[in-house]
Amino acid sequence: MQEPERETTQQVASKQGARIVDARVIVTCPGRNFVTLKITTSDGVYGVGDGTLNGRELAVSAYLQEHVVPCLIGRDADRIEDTWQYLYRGAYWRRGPVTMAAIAAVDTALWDIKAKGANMPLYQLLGGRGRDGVTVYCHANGHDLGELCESVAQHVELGYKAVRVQCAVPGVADAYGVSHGDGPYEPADGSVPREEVWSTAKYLRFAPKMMETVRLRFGFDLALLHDGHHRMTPIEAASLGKSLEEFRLFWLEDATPAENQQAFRLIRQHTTTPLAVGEVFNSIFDCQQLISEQLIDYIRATVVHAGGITHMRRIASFADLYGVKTGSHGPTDVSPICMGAALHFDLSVPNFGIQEHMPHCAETDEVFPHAYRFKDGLMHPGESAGHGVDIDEKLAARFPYKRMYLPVARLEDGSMHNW
Ligand code: EZ4
Ligand code: CO
Repeated sequence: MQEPERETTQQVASKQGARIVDARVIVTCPGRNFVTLKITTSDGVYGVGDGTLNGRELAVSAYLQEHVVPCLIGRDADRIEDTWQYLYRGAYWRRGPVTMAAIAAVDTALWDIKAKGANMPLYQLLGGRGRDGVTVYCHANGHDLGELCESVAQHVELGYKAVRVQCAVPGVADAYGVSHGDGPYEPADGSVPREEVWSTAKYLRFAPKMMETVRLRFGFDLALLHDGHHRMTPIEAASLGKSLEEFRLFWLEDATPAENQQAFRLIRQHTTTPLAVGEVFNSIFDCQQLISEQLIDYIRATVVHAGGITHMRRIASFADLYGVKTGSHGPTDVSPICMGAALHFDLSVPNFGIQEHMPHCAETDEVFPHAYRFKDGLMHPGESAGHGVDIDEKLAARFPYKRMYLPVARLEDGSMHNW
């Protein structure tokens, strides 16, 4: 039998795509800090990826600039999976938020380039539209229940079909998710970390009253979500889940920290309130047990923090085997680039659940011109080739980096707690 002929090096080379000729990190602060990677190919096509890690932005910027960019120059821009594996396996040091945000920035930029090369919106490359649009939830909050209900009403008026509700807790100095001044809520708000004081006991007494008030006013057709923001122990979370059951939440988010994935077994044994977790996850291994044991209902990993489109597809496919849906993180600290990429992912992935949407300020929207839009409770990534989000570099240069931190939380006796 004749051996199949091996291809010559020249034949393989002729199948190669355009080379990466330039990769640049852009840090800008149009209202808040963002890290962007811009990759340009020998064909003159460029793509952009988000690498923003709230409060730790320059760590990702340095990781990219010093350790990733030199390896990208000369690489075949078409080989997205190979580049992902090269940066993940090849670095020896795997996982972690800094590494995975850096990989995400490269991955997102390369998918942008590939989709532009194909002259298609990214969702077409990912298998095409799986739904008409992307259902998003917004944030309503208030310093008291009256203000909260007003905020919910305003968002319903805007067309949102799903609303996250957060409220100041009587007797607690600082609750998560409530704005400190008159402006919209922004998590990173201090040039040093602001210290908050927290009481879980007071919160647990108040939370059912909060949900009851909102249900009484808005009925049961509106999807309601709530974020516990890692403040409870597993048994406290179990008790909250039980006390909220009658209010039929869409989900209870981050009920307890999840480094120990088994912790969710205890919550699950006690309550049918749907559970969502994972906005701080950066790898499929962070949710392997949570998913395979069906301890959660929604996985909140997002493009920028979990290794880009490539790794998010892997997480979603794995979750689909166990009936777990996606529910990607989408606060202001993911840039419009991540938001755009996430919407293409959301539109195409079979087990999509919901997408968080926290609108960016006007300056951010100007620095990152984008094709996505919101209409009647749904978001649409738009039909531009690529992921549909760009960066105006000249404008970006007018907003230099400003050191900003998320707050930290202490219990009433001064103990450090989870923020
Ligand atoms: O606190 O993105 O669900 N959304 C959240 C966010 C996070 C910030 C942290 O960077 O919990 O507001
Ligand atoms: Co959250």
